[in-house]
Amino acid sequence: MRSTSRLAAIVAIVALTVGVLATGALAQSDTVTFRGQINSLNDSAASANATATLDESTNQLNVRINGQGFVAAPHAQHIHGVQSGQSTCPTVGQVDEDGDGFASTPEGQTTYGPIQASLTTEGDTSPDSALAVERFPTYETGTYSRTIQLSQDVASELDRLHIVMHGNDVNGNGEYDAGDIGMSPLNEELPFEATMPAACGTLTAQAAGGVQTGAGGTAETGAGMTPLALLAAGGLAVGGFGFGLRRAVNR
Ligand SMILES: [Cu+2]
Repeated sequence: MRSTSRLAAIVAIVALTVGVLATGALAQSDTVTFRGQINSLNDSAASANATATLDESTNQLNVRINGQGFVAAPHAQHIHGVQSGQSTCPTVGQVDEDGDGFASTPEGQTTYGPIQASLTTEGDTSPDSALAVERFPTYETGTYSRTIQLSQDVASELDRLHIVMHGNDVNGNGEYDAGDIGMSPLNEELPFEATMPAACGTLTAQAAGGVQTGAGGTAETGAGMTPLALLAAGGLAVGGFGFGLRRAVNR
């Protein structure tokens, strides 16, 4: 009798130990790494490469973007894509419906789809922050890194989605202004340059055992990232951008 209960106890302990070890092993292999080459769009000088590591048990995504060739003003950046559908990065010729020579944001969305997450530097990362200009990076060349929380729907479709980065200094004067191309089709108070897609790239899942980028809870600013305070020095055009975007967000 007594030896039977002792045996049962030993079996229970062994089962528990195996269970704990198995859980530990699962936790270690529970990440998927995605990479994306984010290529210039609309003849911008901007490009970037992205690494995104998804923790599949929590749907937390560590996103790291090394960008270059941007104007020193806020560049909105998002994960775009069509849920349960096909989406691609466009060429201008493919989507330029109004024939102005550019893929605007509404035109681009016909192939790269709606916003699924906003890659802000702090706070909300949902599509609601699409135009929260005061919370987007402002570097010309630099690194964005942040761990964000995804919904299950977005997490499960990451390798069908894209990173799109906005803001294209078409006339090359170092700021967003109306120039010859006027105001944004999204908001008549914003220069078209400020919202124009400047770079787009597809996220592709890497084979298991890919590079771990580590996970942190906060955004980090890399070399060359300009303090948001410089927004105020960006001139009337950028000020208007901020105003319009905040209004859009608060809609
Ligand atoms: Cu976007």
